[in-house]
Amino acid sequence: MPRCLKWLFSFSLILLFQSATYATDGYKLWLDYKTISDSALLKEYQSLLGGIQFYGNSETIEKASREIQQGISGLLGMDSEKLNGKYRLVIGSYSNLPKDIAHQFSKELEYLNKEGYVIKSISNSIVITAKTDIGVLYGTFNFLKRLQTQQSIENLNITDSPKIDIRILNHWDNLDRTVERGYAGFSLWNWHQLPEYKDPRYEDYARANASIGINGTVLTNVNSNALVLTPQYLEKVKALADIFRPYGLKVYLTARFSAPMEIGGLKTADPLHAEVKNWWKNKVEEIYTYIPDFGGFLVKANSEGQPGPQNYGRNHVDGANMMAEALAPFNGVVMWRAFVYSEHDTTDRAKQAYNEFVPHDGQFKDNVIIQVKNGPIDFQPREPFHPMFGAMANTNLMIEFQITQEYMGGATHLVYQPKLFEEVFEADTYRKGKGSTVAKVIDGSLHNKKITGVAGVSNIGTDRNWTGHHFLQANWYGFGRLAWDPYLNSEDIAKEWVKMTFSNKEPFVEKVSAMMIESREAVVNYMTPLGLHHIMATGHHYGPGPWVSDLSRPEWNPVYYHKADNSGVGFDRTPSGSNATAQYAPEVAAMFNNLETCPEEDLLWFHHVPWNYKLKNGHTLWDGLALKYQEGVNEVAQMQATWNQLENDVDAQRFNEVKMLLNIQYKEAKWWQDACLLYFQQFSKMELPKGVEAPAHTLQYYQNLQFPYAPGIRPQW
Ligand code: GCW
Repeated sequence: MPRCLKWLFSFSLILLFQSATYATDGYKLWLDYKTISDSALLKEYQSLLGGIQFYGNSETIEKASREIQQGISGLLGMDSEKLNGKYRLVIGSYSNLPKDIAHQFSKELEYLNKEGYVIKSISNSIVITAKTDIGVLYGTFNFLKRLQTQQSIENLNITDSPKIDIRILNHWDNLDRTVERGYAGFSLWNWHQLPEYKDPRYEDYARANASIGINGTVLTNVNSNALVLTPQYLEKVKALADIFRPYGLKVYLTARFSAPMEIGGLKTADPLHAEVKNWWKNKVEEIYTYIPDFGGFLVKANSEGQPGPQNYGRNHVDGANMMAEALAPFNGVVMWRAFVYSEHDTTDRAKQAYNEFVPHDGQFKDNVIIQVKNGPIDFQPREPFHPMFGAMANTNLMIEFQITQEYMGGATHLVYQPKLFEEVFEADTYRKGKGSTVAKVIDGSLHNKKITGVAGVSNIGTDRNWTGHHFLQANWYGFGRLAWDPYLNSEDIAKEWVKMTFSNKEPFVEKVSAMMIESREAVVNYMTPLGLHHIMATGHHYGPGPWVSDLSRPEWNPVYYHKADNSGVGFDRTPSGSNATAQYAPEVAAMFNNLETCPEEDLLWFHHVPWNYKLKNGHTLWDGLALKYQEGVNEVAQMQATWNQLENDVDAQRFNEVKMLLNIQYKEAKWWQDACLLYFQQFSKMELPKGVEAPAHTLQYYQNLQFPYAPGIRPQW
């Protein structure tokens, strides 16, 4: 080859290599072990880390070993076999470690639960150990995180255990691969090609979950399809479970209550009927022949048209206990959802779950967990905490968050949700006096619960970057972290994620994490400020629709929730209205009932307030509302400005993708502001205050917008 061609060839190879190295399409999530760019730190780590010794030979240990090799080679820019620094890494479960090392940990291990771990420096070693290999894997990821976030690895003495048992993603994935409320492509599960074709992505998914301590996944939609319980599908489920197992990720399925009729040929699904009970017993036994560590069922019953025990004059206890009995011999659980409301109950949708479930406290079997959404309506940008938290002292009860952004702009809007999760966990239920936080209800400590859990409706799909928007990976990440420990601080989590995902550079971390923290209040402000809720457009919930009033069920209409009229706006849930506040502990009810003490962020959730009511800052309600909308829009503008300053700190691909999405978010925030203010202005009949931009179009223009193909729509609706 002539010289110049040779040169060109090697030059293009370099370019190719470079673009491969710097291709940052987001696929690697927070596990992109890029070489540390701070050369002093890099040298320091290289001088500290010696060889790696693994003990144990399970598949989980193999994964941990591969992870550490991959992580260290990447981060330290050298083959991990060549390490010859001061401390060797000794990794293995207590029972596999050499006795002389293991015995030094017997004290620490006493305090760990079966998934916890210890990372400790002893003489010339750093030891990562645990009671189980899964604990070792979690410890390994934690050690790597220390390197990724550039923390010291000397004098380590870390012990950590998850505070919650079941830390689970709920996929609302259908068997045809559409995803209800999914905004990141199609379902990851390629049912058609399973079980033979094992997409490597399945393992990457399990590994990502393990890295943040998620230990369960419900593969299918709560609006369920009984077919997944047939042998044809169970074989496919088994293939996934086999891939996930080494990562400590258990598989669960949604169980359609009418399955005994649909796939079992029975005439009834009555939970008290002997044949039905038997059918479920046999079905469960069959499932365990495929998946010996199957986690159990998630059930949506008698809710939004799903079949359930009430179809047979039975109640939730009858239904849940019947399934629990079948699962008990295998240590399986039933997660029974409390998301129920009926169009025939004219009181207040916010009250219905409590009314249907709380009277049954103490009647559910030990392996039933009631799964309760974080707020009493439905995953709004802000809701007060659900009154069921702390109200069922004798029933296992888990919380459900929605990581996917059904009511927050889909995957287009940058909303950092761990801020929301944290707010809910910190809320005080007062069920056992001051300090009875939701976190204590959920970690089981308030009432000494047998099983505890946190569920998050997944925002993951086939999009190359998994979540549709690079920043929404942080919501998956932060969900996992808070499910592990609901007392963590959301800002710390944001910083940790930014460092692992983008860069450790100080000003960058500060600016980006501040932007993330701000983003949660921004979405509240530009969509539903001051306690407004459920005013999204119908069906797809994309964009504003406060005017919608013609749906068949009253509680599906936004007008049901805001109750705007000439006298004011807001839902009176105090004793003069629906009295939903009575479902909270007396201290909390009193706080919400009183206009003086009700937090203004929840004002219109609990009160119908005149347009000229004086807010704490002296503005009238109307002016305050308009200014809040404007604040939300301004906050998005600020997010854009922050991001635009950071062009040189981020790879071009992610920079541009985020930039384009922020532009859409700004446009849509403005749309929310204009449409809502024009609509409410018909009732307030007041001018927009100074500082609030005039709407770009007429109210009619916004009312006429149609989005028949907005993503994530529920097919049946
Ligand atoms: O908010 C509603 C959603 C439905 C969802 C339901 C639920 C899976 O609009 O799409 O159904 O909540 O949580 O069951």
